[in-house]
Amino acid sequence: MAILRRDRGVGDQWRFAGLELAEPDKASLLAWRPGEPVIRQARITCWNTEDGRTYTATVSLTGDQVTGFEHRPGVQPNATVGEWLKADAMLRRHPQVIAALARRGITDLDLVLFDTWTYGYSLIPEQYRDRRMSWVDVWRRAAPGANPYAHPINGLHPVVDLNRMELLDIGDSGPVDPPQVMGEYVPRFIPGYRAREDVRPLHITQPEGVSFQLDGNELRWQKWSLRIGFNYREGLVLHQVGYADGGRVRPVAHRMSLAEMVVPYRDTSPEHYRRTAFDIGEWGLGFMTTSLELGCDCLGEIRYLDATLHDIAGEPYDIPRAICIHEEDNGVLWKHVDPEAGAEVRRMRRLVISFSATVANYEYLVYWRFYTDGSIECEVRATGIMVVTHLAPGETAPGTIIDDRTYAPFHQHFIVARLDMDVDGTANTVYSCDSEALPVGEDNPLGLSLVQRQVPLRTEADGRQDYRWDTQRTWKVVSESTRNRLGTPTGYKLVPGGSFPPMMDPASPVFRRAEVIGHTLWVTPYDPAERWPCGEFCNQSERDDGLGAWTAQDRPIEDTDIVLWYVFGIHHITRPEDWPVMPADTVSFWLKPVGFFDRNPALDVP
Ligand SMILES: [Cu+2]
Repeated sequence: MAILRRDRGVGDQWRFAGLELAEPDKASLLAWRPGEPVIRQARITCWNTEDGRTYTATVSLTGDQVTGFEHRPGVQPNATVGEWLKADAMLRRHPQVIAALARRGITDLDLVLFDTWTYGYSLIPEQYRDRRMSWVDVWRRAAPGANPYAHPINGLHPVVDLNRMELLDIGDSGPVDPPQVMGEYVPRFIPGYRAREDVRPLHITQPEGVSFQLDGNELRWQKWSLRIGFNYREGLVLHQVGYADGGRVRPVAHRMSLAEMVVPYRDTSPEHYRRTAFDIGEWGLGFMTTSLELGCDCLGEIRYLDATLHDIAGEPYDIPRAICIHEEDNGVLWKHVDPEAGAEVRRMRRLVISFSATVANYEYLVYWRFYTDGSIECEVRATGIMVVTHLAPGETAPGTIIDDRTYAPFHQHFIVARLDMDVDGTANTVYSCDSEALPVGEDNPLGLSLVQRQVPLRTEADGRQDYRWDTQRTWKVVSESTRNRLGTPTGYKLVPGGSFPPMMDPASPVFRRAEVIGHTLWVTPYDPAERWPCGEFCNQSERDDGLGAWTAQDRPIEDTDIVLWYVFGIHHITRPEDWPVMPADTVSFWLKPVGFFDRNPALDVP
């Protein structure tokens, strides 16, 4: 930041939307050995609030110079917490806002929360489309510390120019008479609250300490090894995931992260038609990461890593305990009881690396789990508080009624995992694997025959894959050049979970901004520039230039360095039980070895 200020005249009217490590290219990273010098570069997204021009820059920290500085016309950088706070401060002092609230009988502004949202280009009023825009939800707490999301102030959605910090439109369509609701989850605000009394302590102890080693950001556990990274946009990133086998570390994945999350609210009412969040591309899971608490978020012997991020002025700050690392018991790993040998049982243990993001009303809890049988699981839990809206007396709800005259709109959380797989090296091929029942015939008189069809995905057009329940489709990533003892290529399979179709007309403006949701899996050849499935700049986008555009090139993806983009998440048909705070909704997918090992790799688990 200081280098940009010095060399490029980046002044006080500039804001920093993103600042991260510019990761070295894959070839030089794979060639690097501990102890060798490292060139440190930062990648920066910033903009000038005076002319609204966006720039991306690279700065060499070791070379003390700007190595790239590019104007990016027609795009808006991601939203920032700094602007969210400034918009809140501006609105709560604005006479028009104060008057609109007074008309609704609200005079204590300290109880009001202004929640700034971004939106898509085509939904922004035409005269404002070249500005940095936001629209705002207004909420009211019943008392200091009570849940603001319990009380929407419907019919009031100010529209704000974030560069000028100017109220453009009060967005007041008139009050909705508020119903009586019980939307509190903090015990002191719940009427007649009494905690359950039959819960005894449950302790998890590891008297001899943990079985993993953390050396800087390098983590080793049993036979697994990996490096842990973190940035403002993806949050947690796992690098160089490998498994020690036969005296060497066999690569499994080069880099894994969550690269996008698209949350369209499926509700065209005035309260919700603009409500599509890109929680990663617009807000940043890293920026939204919150500190974890021992005994609450994680039980047992925990190691935490802090994260360092930056504010809109480019100044660094820390998130203490941003990442949690610990081991968990997970029941039985394998078991057999033999009348002569007796019972042989092994416990399954997993190493969990997790972080937790709070995006305004919602939380996303992300768990990457490594197992003793070579499996990897990525689990996401969604919890927090649903957006709700009041209904006028007699009005019907386009979502689920969850309290008196209050409904929660249906919505979807599409999460895109970016999986840069390197199974036994960089040259990999993906196969779609479908089970097919053969018809009854001479060779199949009982109709029992089931075959597995494995089709190599040769180009990006093949790589656009959809989940198939009728064939129990999975995808196998194999190394064509490495064979196991049985003579078959070594591989890992992606076992889908939490996948669902977009159920959206491709003509929808939301779909045009997030073509990625149109398929369960996309496969692309590795290109370091291709990081963001809905494009680098989703904020105020009209059409994304991400996966849909890249894969239109139909590049070869066979026996080469490939990246998998897996789309999963939560199709959230809201429930009364999700109110006032949602029990975690849990989805996951797995990466499981398939012929990667010659047999069960966990025979040696003590
Ligand atoms: Cu939801």
